Amino acid sequence: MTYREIVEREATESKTLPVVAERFRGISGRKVLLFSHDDPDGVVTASMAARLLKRCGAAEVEVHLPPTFDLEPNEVREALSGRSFDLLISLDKGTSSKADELIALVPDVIVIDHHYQQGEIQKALVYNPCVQNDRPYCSCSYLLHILSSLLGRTSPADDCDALVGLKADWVIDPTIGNWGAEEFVRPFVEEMAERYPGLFRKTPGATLFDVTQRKESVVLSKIAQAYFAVSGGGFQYFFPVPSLNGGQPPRVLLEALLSLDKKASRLPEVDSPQDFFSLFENGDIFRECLAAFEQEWRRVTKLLEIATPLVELNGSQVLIFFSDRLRLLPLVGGLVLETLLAREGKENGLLIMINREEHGIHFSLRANCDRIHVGKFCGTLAQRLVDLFGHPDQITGGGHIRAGECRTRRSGAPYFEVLRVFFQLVEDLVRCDRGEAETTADPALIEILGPERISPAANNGKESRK
Ligand SMILES: [Mn+2]
Repeated sequence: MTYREIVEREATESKTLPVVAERFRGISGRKVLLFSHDDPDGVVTASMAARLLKRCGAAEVEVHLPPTFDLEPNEVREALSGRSFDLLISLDKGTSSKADELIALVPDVIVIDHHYQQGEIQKALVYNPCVQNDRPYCSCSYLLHILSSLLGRTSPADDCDALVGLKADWVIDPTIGNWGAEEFVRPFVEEMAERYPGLFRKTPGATLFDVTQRKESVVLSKIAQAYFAVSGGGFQYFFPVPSLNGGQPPRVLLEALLSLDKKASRLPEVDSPQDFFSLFENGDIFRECLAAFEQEWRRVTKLLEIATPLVELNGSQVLIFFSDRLRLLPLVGGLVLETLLAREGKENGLLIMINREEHGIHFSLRANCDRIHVGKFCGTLAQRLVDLFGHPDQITGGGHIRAGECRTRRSGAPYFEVLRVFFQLVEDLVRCDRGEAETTADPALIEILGPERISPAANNGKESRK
């Protein structure tokens, strides 16, 4: 399939994309309030949407990039501050039934997103082919590119934004030849590689995206890493560099991207990250943030050397690390885990990073095997904390089998009490692993101990567990 064919297939098979396109065609003279995720994919998508709306004749496009993921009616009310808008667009911020509540505030609501769906959406117009048409994983930037292609209004800046979003959301990894799913993303990436060969050029030195090897990268990954460094990556990891000039970092990136449109015709000649940054009026932002990012990366790598063996669970070595307001922690932690385990002479394990934040405590877990489901660990920890302290809106936890997060945010839960709950959970797991009666009756604990059971409790127990 060609990219053009994929765009046409979306227009035919999606029930909502043609309606979204119709709304954009009729946007002339209208006022649009736009909310997007503050991570690199969210910011590039916001830049693409703002450009597209302007080209379609929108009278006003006001962009908001708040630090929280879910779009709450309160945030919209605050942004409106008594003014009226014709259309609200939510980008890369989840596909949630909350979107229906927003219609009371702005008459027309469009959600464009690639995350999984939470609840039923009745009134808001949603384009999320990953949910609605079961398409493979992609980025929100890619969906915006499909929309602007359908409208016949793409520019080189859109091509570049779409590629960076795909890279930053881990959809593609050109360094190792991963160009995305055959029948959805790949034809687009192939077309782009022909048009902008310099973006796919190999360059020495790894980025945060190069997790399977640390020798080299491609220009596109270096650009995505720079966007991460400027925007804070959706984690609000902001660096105090002079060129940010006290501005809100995701917004500083957005404004830089919008200014790129003027010089984007030079994109096909770009051959190196330096070349690329020189296209911006203020390329120093990227150079300074990237330097601060790389320095912090080295510092965090060094600090993680003190991670300490805590206990062995289901044949998996648990390491623990405490820190205070450290940036980049889970990203670096995931990368150094193997080295830390090798030092302990262990093959399988997980790293628990406990970081005090500006507000609350952040638990990040990274594993290199499937023996402890760390996402479920974080989910159970959050549940126990909510049972004790309330604030289910602030205390959240979850993730995948090898990567999980739990944050207490502004719940006000005291550090000592949170740690007590955490260590109680670890103790319960140790006892469950040994097969002690009361604990093995708790399905949450059994689920955390994972599908790959090797402990005596699983092998010699009277009843076998699935
Ligand atoms: Mn995204």
